[in-house]
Parts: sequence; structure tokens; C-alpha cells
Amino acid sequence: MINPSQIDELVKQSSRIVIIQADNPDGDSLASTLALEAILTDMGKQITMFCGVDIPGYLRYLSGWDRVVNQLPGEFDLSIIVDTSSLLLLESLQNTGQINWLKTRPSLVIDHHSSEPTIDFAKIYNEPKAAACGEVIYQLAKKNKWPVPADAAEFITIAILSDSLGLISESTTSKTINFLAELVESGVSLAKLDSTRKIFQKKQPELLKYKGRLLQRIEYTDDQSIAHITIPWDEIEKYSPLYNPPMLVMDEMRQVEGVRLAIAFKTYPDGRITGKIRANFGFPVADKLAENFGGGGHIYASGFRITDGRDINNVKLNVLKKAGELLSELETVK
Ligand SMILES: [Mn+2]
Repeated sequence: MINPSQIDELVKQSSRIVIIQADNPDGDSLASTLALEAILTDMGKQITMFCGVDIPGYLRYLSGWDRVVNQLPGEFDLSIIVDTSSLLLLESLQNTGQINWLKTRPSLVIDHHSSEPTIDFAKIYNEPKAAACGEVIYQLAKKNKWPVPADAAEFITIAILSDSLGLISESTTSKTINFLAELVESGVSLAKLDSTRKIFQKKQPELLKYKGRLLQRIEYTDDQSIAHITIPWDEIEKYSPLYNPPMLVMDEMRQVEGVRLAIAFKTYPDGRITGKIRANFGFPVADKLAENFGGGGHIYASGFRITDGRDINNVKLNVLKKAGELLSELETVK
């Protein structure tokens, strides 16, 4: 693993840097990208922000999102991949062939995931104990005495609050809270950030109706310890621009009595199936479950993607079976 001062060196000798998000942009990845952009621009670097897929509507309150492009620049000296170490999540770069161009220059991963990295062409800087990629970036900035301008401080705060679910996630440590205190001390207003976010996150009435239909479709297995839902392509196509459908109900699913694990399956026209997994506190099996199906993530939040054309019912059966096994293994350990 590369260390902070080596990263500092790499950054200092590069003048054109492209910052890359995976194909599943979220609050942490986008805010981390924007924070890095602000920091590195302040250091005189020329920055391009890349993401292979569109930035979802609910993140578009983050000023600067519209500067994220889906084409790598014609010239660059270094790429920094944020918030993922998984090659699977760079599928759009592979599908468009841009990955070959990416590999011609040094590449650095800044991440906070516990799964084994599968991006083999980059130097990895991974801090699995950090609550957010934004926290890792803040630590790097502090260690390397990089400037943290006011907008960068805001983005880092947003990144940390986003992935730590407002400082309550399992991965939130006293260090995370201390960092946040420093950011507030430096002038970040949490109330202001929250009100901007809420204005942009008002839901359209049709989305609430759709949520009602999703709630009706939640299924349970294993004595109601696993809640799951399947979202077909026509719904993804219709509602994704407004909101990521599973996120409308995942929290509710986890709040049902007896539920330990919530799983959302999505099916795509090309046969691809994805799974989003959330585990309740005390049932840290999300990473292991995802790893069984070629994915990965954290102990309480993970995901996988299946592209070999397997039937959805078959996948569901296998995932739910494995989930049940992992949960009962926990019981035996206790
Ligand atoms: Mn993250």
C-alpha cells in the first residue's frame, strides 16, 4: 500500500489529474470528488472529474456535480479513483474501452472498504476503519499539509455525514467525530448543509405512491429475519432519475421486527442482476454475503452484481439461502 507522503509526491509531480468515481456514485463518492477537486485546484492542479454513469438527481444539490463528465481527458498525468477498490464498479470504463487509456498513466485509489482490492493497475490507499472516503481525504490533506479551502471543508463534511448516516454508522469513530468538530470549527455550518440537501430532496408525489407499492411487495424469509424486494428494469428506468428505488424502502425493511438483513435485487434488460445488502447492527454479514456472489463492501452495507445471465429466481434462491446460512452461523458462534 502506498503511504501518505508517497501520495503527496505523486500529486505534486502531476499537473493534470482526473478524479474518477465508480459506476455507483453516492453522497460520499461525489462529495469526496468535489472536495479533492477544490483541494487540488487550490494547489494549482488542473482537474477533470469523471463518472461513467449519470450523477443521480438526489445528489445534484452538490454544487459542481454538473462538471462531472463521462469522457477521460485527452491528456492527464495521474488518475485518482475514489471510494472504490473494485474493478467491477468501473464497468463503464471497461465497456467504452477507456480503461486502456486510463492505464497508460499512474493511478491511485483512495478508499475505505474492507474487501480485497480488485483494481490491479493502481496504487491502493485504503483506510477500512474510516467512516467515509471523505474522512480518508481529510486525513491525507492534514498529513500532507494540503490546503483545505472552505468549499472543500463543506464537501468533506457532506461526505462524512453521508456515509456515516449522520455519525451513527458502525464505522463512525471518535476520530470521525473529532474531524467533523474541526470542520465545524473551521466554519462549516451543519444546519446550512442540511437545509440545502432537504430542499433538493423533496420527493415528487408519484415517488411517494411508488414507495407505497414497493412497501407492499416486501417479502420475508427465514422466520422474517431476511426482508427482500425485487425491482424490475421498467421501474428502474422510470424512477431512477428521481430516486434510487431500493433506497426508498431499505430503511423501512430493516425496521421491521425480527429483520436482520435487507436485500434489494434489481434486474436489467441485458440480464444483469444487482443486489444491495444492508445488515442490522449485531449481524455483520453483508460483506461475506456479497463476496459469495462476486461483490463486496462493508460488514453492514455491501453489494454484488451478476452478469453471467443467470435467472433471477435462481439468484434470489441462492442469495437468500446463503444469507440464512451466514445468519445461523452467527447464532452458533454466540
Ligand atoms: Mn464511501
